[in-house]
Order: sequence, then structure tokens, then C-alpha cells
Amino acid sequence: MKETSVVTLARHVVEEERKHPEATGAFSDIIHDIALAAKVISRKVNMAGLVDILGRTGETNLHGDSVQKLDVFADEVIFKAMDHTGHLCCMASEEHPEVIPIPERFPRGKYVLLYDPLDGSTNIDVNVSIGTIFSIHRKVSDGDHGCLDDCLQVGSRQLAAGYVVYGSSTMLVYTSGAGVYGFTLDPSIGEFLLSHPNIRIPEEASRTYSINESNHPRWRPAQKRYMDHLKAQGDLSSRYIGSLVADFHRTLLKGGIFMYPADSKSPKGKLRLLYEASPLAFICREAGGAATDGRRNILDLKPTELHQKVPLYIGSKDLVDKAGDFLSGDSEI
Ligand code: P6P
Repeated sequence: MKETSVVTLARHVVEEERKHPEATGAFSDIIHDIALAAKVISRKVNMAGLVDILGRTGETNLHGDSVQKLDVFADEVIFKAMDHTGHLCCMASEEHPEVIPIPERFPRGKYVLLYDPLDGSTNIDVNVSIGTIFSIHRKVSDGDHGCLDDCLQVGSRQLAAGYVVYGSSTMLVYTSGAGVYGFTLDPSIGEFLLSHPNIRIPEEASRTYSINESNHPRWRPAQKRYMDHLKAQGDLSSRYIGSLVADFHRTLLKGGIFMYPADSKSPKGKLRLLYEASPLAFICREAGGAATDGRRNILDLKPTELHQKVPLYIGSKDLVDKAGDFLSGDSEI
């Protein structure tokens, strides 16, 4: 019997779990439940142009971003996929100002889920790839209920991190600290199939730099000097989608650097540490890349607020390190 090459996400997670005798299966369940939520969101995203869920709800989220109906849908799908499982002590979402408790009627567990339910949602109406980002920590507080301290953990303590990119295909990419694995959804059978085993960020020449250059007037001099340096190298193409998950996914697979710097309008940058920068930094490190705030490793930053922002330089280690060389003298970071 020929060895099957079809490895489902479920099979992969079980095989990874077998490498850890102490594993209880809870983590495998969490990844499975996230994948289920991703399938439901993917179906809705792919129908967005056909069903009355485009456009805005008329509300704005805590960050002042207009909330699109798919944002709300994705947030609810993830919460309802996870709230009853007994594996989580609490959750935190970009769409909620405070920590989300597990409803009293359900058991609580020893893990914490932080998530951005639908990042890049301003691109929904123009059919550009969007994504879900998630980060899993172990509960650190005493008692049965999770709390803010369980969410405000340094990125290096993450147990797992991943994203789902809803693009030309739907892919789930995750790491649990032993490599980065990519699974592509086959909608005809409703399974995520291993398509990108052990992703490593390449050093080859098809690398890109990715940044919103319209912000150039607001950049600090050190940022401008680094951009001039990158362009002078002549071996990087410029690509910017404006959807973090899509821009990061390309950077992970092709190499290069994605930047969202601090600037005079956003002194802490725009992206959030807990459920954007930190999980992507964990994935990038596991793929042989690096991620900083311009000077410090993202995974070393101790969060102080649930929705705190951070400048982000992420991608090929040589390019991220070089950014640090230019920016390290910038005392304003
Ligand atoms: P700008 C999308 O709104 C988002 O949060 C990220 O997905 C993306 O990387 C960034 O903002 C784009 O921001 O200022 O370039 O439009």
C-alpha cells in the first residue's frame, strides 16, 4: 500500500502530540476548533460579494475602525467555537475592549486564546486577501477564571501561534515551537491538507520590502535612511497589500521584510502587540526569521495593555537586523 501523501491537519496535530508524552490532547483540540472556525469564516468570506454582509455595521470598534459585518461574524464564530470546550480560561479579541470571560455555564481550562478575528477587513469590499491571527498561552493566574494577567504575557511564552489567510485559497499556518506548517483548505472535502511542511523563510533573491510609503513624510530620519539603503541594494521588489496577514504570508514564503514603523502620527505604530505582532513574530522566528520593534525582539516585549500598539519590522533576519542597525541610534523608539 503506497504511503498516503494526504496529511490532514488533524493527523499532523496528533502526530505532533505523540512527540510529547505529557500532552493531554487539549492543545490538539484547540487547533481543531480554530480550524473549524476558519472553515466557517472562509465560507462566509468567499460569499461576501453575494450575501448582504458587505459594508459597514455603522459601528466602530474600540480603535475607531469602522466595523464591517464580516468582522462581527468572524469574532462571534471564533468565540462560539471556543467558549464551551473547557480548554480556555479566557479569551481576548481585537473586537472587544476587555478580557472575554468563559460563560459560567461552561467549564474552564488552562489555556488562553488571543485573536484578531478578521485582520485587514477594510479590504473586504475590494476582494483583497484578509486573515485571522491567533496566539495561545498557558494560564498563569491562580484560581479557576482567567484574567488580564493571563493575557499580558511576553511573546516568548506563547505555546502556539498561527494565522488563516483567506485568499486565492484558504491557508492555515501555525507553529507550536517545532517548526512552521501550512495547510490549504480543500473545500470539496472540508479538510485542511498539509501543503507547506516545515516552512523556512528563504534567503533567495525573490525578496520584497513591504511598507506603506505614503507615510514617508511622517517617518523618522533613521527610517528614511534605512529605506534609502534598501532601495540602493537594488535586489528587492516593493509589495504592499495593506492586509497584514497577506503581506506577512508573502514575506514568510518569499523572504524580505514587512515594516509598520512608528511615525509622527502613530508614535507606537499601528499594529497590536498581543494578537498581531507577537504571534507573527513567533511564527517568523520558528521559520528562521526575526521580528523587532526596530530595536527590541518583539518576543521579549512585556505587554502592559491588552490593545497596545508596537512598531513592527518582521521577515528575513538579515534585513530586520539591518533595520536595527539604522534605528538603534533613534532614541525615540
Ligand atoms: P495602512 C489593516 O487595517 C491593518 O490593520 C493591517 O492588516 C495592515 O497591515 C495595516 O492595517 C495597513 O495600514 O495604514 O497601511 O492602511
